[in-house]
Amino acid sequence: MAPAWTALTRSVSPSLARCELTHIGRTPIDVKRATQQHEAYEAWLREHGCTVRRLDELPDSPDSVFVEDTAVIFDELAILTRPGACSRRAEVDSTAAGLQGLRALATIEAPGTCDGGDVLVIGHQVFVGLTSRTNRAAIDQMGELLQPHGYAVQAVQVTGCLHLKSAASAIGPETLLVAPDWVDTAAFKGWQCLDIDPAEPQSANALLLDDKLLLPSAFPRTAERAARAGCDVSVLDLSELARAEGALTCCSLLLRG
Ligand code: CIR
Repeated sequence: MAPAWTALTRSVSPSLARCELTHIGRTPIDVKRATQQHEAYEAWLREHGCTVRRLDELPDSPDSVFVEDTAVIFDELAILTRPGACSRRAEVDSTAAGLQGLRALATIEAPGTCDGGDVLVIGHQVFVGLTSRTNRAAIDQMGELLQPHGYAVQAVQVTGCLHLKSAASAIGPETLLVAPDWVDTAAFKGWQCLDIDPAEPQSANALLLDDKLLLPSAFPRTAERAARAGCDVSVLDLSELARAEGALTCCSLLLRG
């Protein structure tokens, strides 16, 4: 049977240590180890039904492994973003090239800025974080692009972390994993919310692939909560990418089909 998903990824840049950092301090990054951890992540995707396609390497773009921020994928189209950090704007063209033939492409235009890490899609509901990276102009553009396809776009204020998906991510068809200190869960009225373990504040970013859930091994308490809630959880060590303020969802763009 053909794999159900295509995952676009990009290798870890040798310049990763010069990454953008907003809410965490700079600590030394072992790029070799980051590369091994990223390869294990790609292997997990393959084991769970993805065809992994690597985008072109961008050695001079420190954050280019975090491909999620450069596009938002829907079944009907892909929206290329205009990343909030100027240092990351050059990444978008190569993502566009990788998406050719896979999706119709639309773009966020200036003055809009948006990182894909701020866009949480669950069914036909699209939550978009208002953050230092994503502004109202981009959210309005996204609403116009998506409304004809039946998606509802809702802005959500985020404080204290980089992206909306650092504060909330989907762990089931109707369930979100949330860090209530960083996002007001009233925004998710009508959805089930599972709080992270408060001892693991950075644990709200999980990767859901069909009914399989991936969490960083650094967060065993939240993983235990998710397992108790019925999720089929696996864990991976992504310590070096976390030092670059990266999480799990940010290392791939997932396309159904
Ligand atoms: C940045 O600040 O842009 C990168 N160092 C981390 C981006 C992580 N992206 C994500 O969680 N979607």
